[in-house]
Amino acid sequence: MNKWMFSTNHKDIGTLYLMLGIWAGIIGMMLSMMIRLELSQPGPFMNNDQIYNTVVTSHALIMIFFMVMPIMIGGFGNWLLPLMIGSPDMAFPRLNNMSFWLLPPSLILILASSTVELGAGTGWTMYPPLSSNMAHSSPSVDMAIFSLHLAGISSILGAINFITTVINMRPNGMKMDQTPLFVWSVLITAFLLLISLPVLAGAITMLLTDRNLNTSFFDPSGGGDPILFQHLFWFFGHPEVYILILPGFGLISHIIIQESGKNESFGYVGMIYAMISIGILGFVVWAHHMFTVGMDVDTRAYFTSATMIIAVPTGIKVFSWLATMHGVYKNFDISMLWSLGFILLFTIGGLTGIILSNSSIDVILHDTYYVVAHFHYVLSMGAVFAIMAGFIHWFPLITGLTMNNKWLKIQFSTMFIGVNMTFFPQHFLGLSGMPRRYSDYPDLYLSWNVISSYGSLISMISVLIMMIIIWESMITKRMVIFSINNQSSIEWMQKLPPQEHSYNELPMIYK
Ligand code: HAS
Ligand code: CU
Repeated sequence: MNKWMFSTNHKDIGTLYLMLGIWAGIIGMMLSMMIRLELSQPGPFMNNDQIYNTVVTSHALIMIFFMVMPIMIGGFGNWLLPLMIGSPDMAFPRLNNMSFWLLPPSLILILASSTVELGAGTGWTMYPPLSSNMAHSSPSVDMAIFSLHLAGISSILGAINFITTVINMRPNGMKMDQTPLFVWSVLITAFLLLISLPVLAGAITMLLTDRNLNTSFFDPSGGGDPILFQHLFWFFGHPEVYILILPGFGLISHIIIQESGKNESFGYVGMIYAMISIGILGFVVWAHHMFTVGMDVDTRAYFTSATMIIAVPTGIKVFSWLATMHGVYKNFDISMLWSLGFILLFTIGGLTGIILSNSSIDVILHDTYYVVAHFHYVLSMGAVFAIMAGFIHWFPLITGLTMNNKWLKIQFSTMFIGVNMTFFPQHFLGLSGMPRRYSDYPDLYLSWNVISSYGSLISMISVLIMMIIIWESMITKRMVIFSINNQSSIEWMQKLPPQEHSYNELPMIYK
């Protein structure tokens, strides 16, 4: 009990993050199944549009803040970053514990918010006036805001910890241009978090006072402006989407380098500059989410061009991954299959992003399923494929066990078919005008929606297969043998159980 509650050990805390993320992922998946069930045929199923909107909102918030971020940054970041720079732990181990333990109360608040009256059906973007007290009079939106406050504090503290660790705890000989790509990706992600989250915190605090203390930041009748909220939200929201993918870029780089038998990435320095450029550019493109608010044509032209420029560093990354794989003929490991899937499907999602960045096209496609298809290609098939690749790749390191390769291959194929069947048809739905965040549709949209819902069922089955694979590996206890400093992994793990590698052993300066 104390081991987990009061742990200051990066591996234990990483494991806690992974478990919270997996647990939240299951909740998020159940919510997504409710969405696909409602949309599997025209006409009502839940028979309540507010509840439908609450399900959509919770699905998005849980997947973003409680699944992808905890797994990628909290889980893999904590587990791998100190190991990759050879430091005994994170710079601030007790702060690390606090970052994690802010998340369970935050998750409880977001779940509880949907039990208060009919929940927060605002969408994860929480635009006023829908989120203000006229349209959402119950405390559910306030609870969602508090939840985001907690999750935000957790991430800001985590970001400070990662930045300090990377800057101060590298060994003397390791210059920044020799630091592994995953470490770089987490460092850049941490800066994005540090700069963007306070803006979100400000925006939702203003929303909170608008709701409860009679301010009118976003209320025109008191001299405010709802568009201000959109600017503040997307100044956070766009960097947030790169926060969700950058650590995945880092994971994919390492897996491709190792599985291709190379010592380093093709274009290592270029990869670093590409990630830095994506990070910086991510802060100056936010209004591509707001093309329909009625902005002037020059502003539209600027945000369209700035957004398109991001394809350049992202292209550098894609082609460098491909070049790193050059000349590899050996059998692929399963984590490499996920990485290849990542490159293919993330690129498809990226290309539809470029299409959406054209403001004149976006005015037509905004708030349609085309956008939903775009962001699920970069998230459900970008971020999630990177997580699956990383999980399978580092499962032996984390647990000391191996999984069944044949079943993993079946699971990959099922998931690949499932997600594509779910989300590819949504491009067609969007192009023919089906709006997002609606619980019903005319018969015209029936066929693609049915296919999409069956696809989601296939994806869910593949997640169940994954659970069985993990369970099977844990009950059969097939220990993995690899060697670290000429010791087998078993010896290594017996000598260094996580709890012995703890805060107490740290030099005084880090306590
Ligand atoms: Fe996005 C909406 C544009 C990347 C996530 N995005 C979203 C939303 C989410 C999201 C969650 O401009 C919905 C938010 C909401 O709830 O409303 N996105 C882009 C662009 C990129 C991009 C240009 N998005 C991401 C990533 C995400 C993510 C990464 C998360 C992981 N996105 C948009 C726009 C909207 C949007 C509009 C608003 C839509 C609306 O109306 O609401 C880029 O970073 C993608 C770069 C990647 C590539 C692929 C690899 C590059 C290669 C180089 C060659 C390609 C070239 C392009 C030269 C481009 C291989 C040529 C062009 C051709 C078409 C062939
Ligand atoms: Cu964006």
